[in-house]
Amino acid sequence: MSTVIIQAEPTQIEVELNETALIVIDMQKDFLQHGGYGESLGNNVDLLSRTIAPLQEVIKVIRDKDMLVIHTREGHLPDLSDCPATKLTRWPKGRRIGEQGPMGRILIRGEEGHGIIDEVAPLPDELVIDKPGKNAFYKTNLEVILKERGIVNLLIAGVTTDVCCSTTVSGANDRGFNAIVLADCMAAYDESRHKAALEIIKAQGGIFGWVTDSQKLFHALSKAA
Ligand code: TIU
Repeated sequence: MSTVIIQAEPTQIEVELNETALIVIDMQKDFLQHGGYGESLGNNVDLLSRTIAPLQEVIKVIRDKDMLVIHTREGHLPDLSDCPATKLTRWPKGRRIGEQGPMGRILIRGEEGHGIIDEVAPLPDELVIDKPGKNAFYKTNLEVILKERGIVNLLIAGVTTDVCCSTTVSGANDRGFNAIVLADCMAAYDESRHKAALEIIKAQGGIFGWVTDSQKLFHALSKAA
């Protein structure tokens, strides 16, 4: 057993490392690189790249502590049977999920764009959760996996802050997990939405969870027994 205190907003939080996992949300080429889903939605994907270096450090430190690392990927089956029509048709033809792009069919499992970027690639023995929605708990076995392993606290990183990260934070909170967001390892396609999403998570005494950063996490972990 090793308990540490992480400085965070709105309060510090004490966590037992054996009960704590890192969830890396959707660090996929489709969101971070040109020619994928993020860009097809009209976004500047370069705004997400600042997450890569701090997240690499966090993943390394968490692996060194033998803590659980879980990666997620948003995407759909090749026949699109798991993609609601509303998600398919909301954008003009030529920019839709399942259409051909420079990295293969957009947001389709198995295509190049659906893959996690090399810089934060999962190790062969790490869990990768494929999810059809934004919230990583929606139509996945993430909750079962976490509860089977006795996980109570989730360190959450990845992209994007206001979409898949914040919905996963909300989903975690409803299921009885403490969601602790690593702000410098998370980004949105708009800085004001990034800040607003973090503000909502930590408001009202931490209504959805806690906001911290990689440096505060490293400081806490350096005090671990
Ligand atoms: N992973 C994730 O956040 N999916 C999105 O669609 N994000 C957007 O910001 N569009």
